[in-house]
Amino acid sequence: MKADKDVVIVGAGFAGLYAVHKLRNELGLEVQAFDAGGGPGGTWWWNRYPGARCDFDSVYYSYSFSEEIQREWQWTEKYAAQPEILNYLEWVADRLDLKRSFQFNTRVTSMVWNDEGQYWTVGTDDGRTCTARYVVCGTGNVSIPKKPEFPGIEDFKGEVLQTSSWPHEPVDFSGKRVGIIGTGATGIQLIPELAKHAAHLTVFQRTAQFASPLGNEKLDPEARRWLAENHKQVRAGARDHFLGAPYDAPRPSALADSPEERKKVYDEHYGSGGFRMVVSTYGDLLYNRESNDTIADYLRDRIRERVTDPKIAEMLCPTDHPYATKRAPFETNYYETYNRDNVTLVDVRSTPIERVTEHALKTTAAEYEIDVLVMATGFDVFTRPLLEMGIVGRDGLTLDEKWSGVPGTYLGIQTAGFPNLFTVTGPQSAVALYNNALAIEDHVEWISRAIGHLRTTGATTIEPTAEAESRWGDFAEGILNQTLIPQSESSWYMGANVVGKTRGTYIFAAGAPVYRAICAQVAERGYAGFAIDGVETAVPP
Ligand code: NA7
Repeated sequence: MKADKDVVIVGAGFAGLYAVHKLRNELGLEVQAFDAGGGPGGTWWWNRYPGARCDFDSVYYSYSFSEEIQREWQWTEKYAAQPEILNYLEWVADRLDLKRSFQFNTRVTSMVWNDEGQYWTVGTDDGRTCTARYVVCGTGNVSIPKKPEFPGIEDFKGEVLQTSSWPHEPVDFSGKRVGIIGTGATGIQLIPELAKHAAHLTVFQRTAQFASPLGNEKLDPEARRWLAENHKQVRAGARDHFLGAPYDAPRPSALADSPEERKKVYDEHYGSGGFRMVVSTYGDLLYNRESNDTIADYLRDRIRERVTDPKIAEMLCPTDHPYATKRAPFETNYYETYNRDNVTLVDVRSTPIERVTEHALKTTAAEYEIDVLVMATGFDVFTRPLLEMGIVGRDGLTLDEKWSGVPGTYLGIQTAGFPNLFTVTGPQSAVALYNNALAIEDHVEWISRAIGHLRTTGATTIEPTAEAESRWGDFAEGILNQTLIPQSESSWYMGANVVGKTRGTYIFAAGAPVYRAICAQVAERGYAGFAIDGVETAVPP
């Protein structure tokens, strides 16, 4: 039987859009794409909360594959806000005529491999199915919110808002008592905005975070034009940088400098913009606890300077994890927000949330009356977006069964037992510590090349060998253990933010340039570590 389509693509974010372009416009495949949202945008379609913006410079967090797209699009801010990124993705989708391949407002609910026919049957929530030889999942890593963990939430008579499915119409907070749970990257963007409009804002904080200034600025027309016209020069080196932006190289070790020199380095980078604080200061911050302590002390001092009430300042000073082992957030007026009369900070680590009642949130110490409860409690990252789709591979093996512990993947792109199923920026790929826009391009290009290889050689299936997968997992774990990241109790980098989820290696922490070189080598060696039509190519020693 001939499948309905050559390929099903899931997702209309950066990944899905580029996959449609690559596979349909360039490889000439018949494509059917789906997205649960009402249009292109992926994460930027859903996360519409006030203050939502990318904390990675927009000139780097955007597609690099097309000269024309880079020349024609001009960003109005250094770090674009959600509406502008959404407009950009809409514009790209129109420019490349991608929308006609998508069925929007449609969630994929099942995906079953037919081994005899060697195709996938993809079921959607409109009750229909589509068969395809290949499936490409552009479902993102930070796209499925954690389930609420608060008893009684269904009894709450006020409004509950989830940051990752924020209403499309503006929400009026005036005169309202608002409570927010969560002080990660999302909460830290949203809290200053809520405080401006709510009658009173109560922030329920479990873990204080090391936030540093985003350093956003408007780009004037001359700067915008210059950046677009000189995009090649602007982007030079971005791809080969550990983080995917041509930020300055760090000094080698925080311990090699005197305290005065260190302070100078940190002062220069505090406020210089986003991740520069992490990657352009000292090269050993993520590897050496003593070095890390120097930046942690520096950031705690800045918090104490910016927050007037010393007791509140201490509550906002992180003490339980090394800097950047939980994803570093970036802020604009976050700490000053706690100097406002209409903001209360509640520590729900020492006095945990007990339950939600009809009109309040109750901790073990007190009850806080609220009209609106905002959930900024994070995501079930890396695996959940894939697990949600009910994927069943060869011999009836479900992805749920296979990934009941830490996920096994090869290069984060495929998993054994699930032929022709490709994951863009999947678990154990180099994405969490890298510019996602570029990581996505790398993956889509690799996948497109692999599918092209199958078609030109007349082959039908590709999947990793169990041995290659196991070696990749060990390799990724060994690298992660060289860093301080495992020292964080609750980092989503470790899958440790979700109750019941197995802690482990969900990321490849050696950086994208190393990762990209490995992926290229694998392809050049005839897809080493993969079986093509059941024939294995050995992994090089
Ligand atoms: P994060 O970074 O996972 O933050 C979630 C926040 O919610 C964090 O402060 C959590 O505290 C808090 N949280 C989660 N569950 C609870 C419970 N049960 N009680 C109290 N507090 C809780 O998610 P974000 O959306 O901010 O950021 C995700 C990524 O999106 C971001 O890094 C960017 O890449 C884009 P905890 O730290 O677990 O104690």
